Order: sequence, then structure tokens, then C-alpha cells
Amino acid sequence: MKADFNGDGLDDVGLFYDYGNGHVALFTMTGHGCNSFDPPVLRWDAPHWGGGTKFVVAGDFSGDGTSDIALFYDYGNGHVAVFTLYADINRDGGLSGPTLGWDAPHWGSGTKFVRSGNFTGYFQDDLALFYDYGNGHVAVFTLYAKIVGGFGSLRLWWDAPHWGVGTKFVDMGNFNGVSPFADTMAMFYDYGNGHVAVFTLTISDTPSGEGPYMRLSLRWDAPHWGNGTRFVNAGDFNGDGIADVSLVYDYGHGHVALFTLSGTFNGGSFPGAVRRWDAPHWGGGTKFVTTGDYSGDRIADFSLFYDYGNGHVGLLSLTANSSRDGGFSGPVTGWNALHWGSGTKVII
Ligand SMILES: [Ca+2]
Ligand SMILES: [Ca+2]
Ligand SMILES: [Ca+2]
Ligand SMILES: [Ca+2]
Repeated sequence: MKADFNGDGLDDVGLFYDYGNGHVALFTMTGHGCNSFDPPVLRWDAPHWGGGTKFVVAGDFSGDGTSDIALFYDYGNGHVAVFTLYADINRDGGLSGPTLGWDAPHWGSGTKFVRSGNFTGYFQDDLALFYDYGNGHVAVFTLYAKIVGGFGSLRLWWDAPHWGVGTKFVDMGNFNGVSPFADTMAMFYDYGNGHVAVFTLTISDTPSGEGPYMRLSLRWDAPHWGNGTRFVNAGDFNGDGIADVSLVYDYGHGHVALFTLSGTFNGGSFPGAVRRWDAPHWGGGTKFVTTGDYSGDRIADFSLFYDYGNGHVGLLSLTANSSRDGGFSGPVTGWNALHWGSGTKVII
């Protein structure tokens, strides 16, 4: 599960809200299946937290079957830290206050993406940090969750001195379909002029048996895709046990569409982008897209956070077909709030 804060097997939705002046809060919406959600419940309110929260991710960092929340905080001058809010072990949906899980006074300011996943096969989720050194040099680090809480054992997963500056999105998933606990990274790369591509890093053993290394694979190359890709997510949208990649494309004038690239077992090329949803008059208000199983069939669905303006927001779901044909139904509105405000910064 990606964001199951009460451990009932259905994904929930978390919202990180910034009131300004350092006042932030976390809300969760408990999912009940069939795309029905409770209204947001305030789980953490921090009037003096500060403005440095750069990334908010969900994952089961404690390994107890409930999703927790990690906040990546940037103090400036290269000092960063990760705080964890653990889900209550009694599964009431609540969260602990933040505890400092990793403190790196000299990390640097180049962290471009932080995602969670299970990289070890152990029960706990870990963090992946995509770092941009500038001049096209990038690297991915993993930060492993510790059994006693917090994070430790930082490792360099992949170092690419000449990668380039075009990485626009990354997400984690099980892209080789071999081990259920081998989450790795997909990277969406924009070469400019409408040419895009998706790469994955997967764990492979060297032929000489020197142990695992990260293999880079080009999975999809689209020289004439266009410049409209707004959201890229990973999830198993057709229920075959292998992570797929979704692309939400904005054609302009309110016309959006959802495409999926279905993962393949052997690490080979994705068969190609299939248009799964086309909405010519959707509008331009989609602010966030997240995935999870909101229907209870173990197949990943979508939640779209829509901002209608003037503080009016809504959450809409696209539900993967239980027949596992890769298609979707919806969207269906799961939450509509006329006076929510405009401070939502992340949904998970
Ligand atoms: Ca749940
Ligand atoms: Ca947990
Ligand atoms: Ca799949
Ligand atoms: Ca589902």
C-alpha cells in the first residue's frame, strides 16, 4: 500500500497544507473503498514549523503495516533533514509528532526528488534521493529505514556524471517484476522539442557475481511526444504485478488525457503509450495526481486534486478496471470542498 495510514488495506489520501509564515499541517482522508473518502481530518498542526519542507512522501518506514509520512526539510546552506510522522500502532489513523530521522548538515542543496520504496526486501520502506550536482551530473542515493526508527546507512545507488539536465519526474515501482520487494526508479527525461523518454534503474547481478548493481534501461523513447506532460506516476494499473508508468498530458485549453505505459517482465521496452482517458473539457485546475488502491481490488487507481479557484478544491478518482485490462472508469468526485483554501502543497 502506498498511503494506508490506518492499515486496513485500502489506500487513504494525505494532504500537506501550508498556511504561510511557517505554519503547516497534515490532513488525511480515510478511504473506504469504492472511491469513497472521509473528509480531511487534521492529524498534525505545526504553527511554527518553518518554510523548509521540500518533499513529503508516504511509506511504511516502521514496518508495522501502516503508512507513515516522511518530511524532507531544507534549512538552507546545504543542511537538510528527514522527519518522520509514524502512524499510530493502534491503527486509528492518527500520526505521531515528527521525529528527526536523519540529519545531514553538509548534504548540499541539489536534492531534486525524494521518493519512497522498499529496496531491501525487509518490511520497511526506505527513501531514494535524486541529486543534481549541476552540469548534467546526477546521482541517486538510498537512505535505509532503521529497525529502531529513523534512517541511516546512506548509499550511492547510481552515479551519472554526464546524464544531462532533462529529468523532469521520477517515481518508484517494481519495474522488473521479479521480487515483490525490489522497488526501483523510473525517470522521465525531456530532451526538448517534444522528445521524451522513460528510463528505469533496476537491480541486476553482475555476470562475474560481484553482487548487485543498478542497471539503466531505456524503456520508452518518444521523439515526437510533445511538451505537455504534467504528471508522471508509477503504479500497477493492470494488476499483473509489474509497475507501469502513467503520464497525464495537458494539450492546453483544458484538454487533458491519461496515458499508461505497461511494464514488462523482462525489463524490455514498454509496449507504447496507450490513451486510457481523454477529457477535452477538463480544465486547467489539476494540481496533483497520486496513485493508490482506492477501490480495494489491489490494482492501482488515480486521485486527482483539482483546484477550481477561490479556495474551492476537489478530489476525483479514476478507478482501474477490476478486469485487469488496463482501462479506467470515472472520474468520480470523492470530495468537494468549497472553502478549503489554496494552501495545499502536496497530496500523497
Ligand atoms: Ca486505509
Ligand atoms: Ca508504519
Ligand atoms: Ca502492471
Ligand atoms: Ca483499485
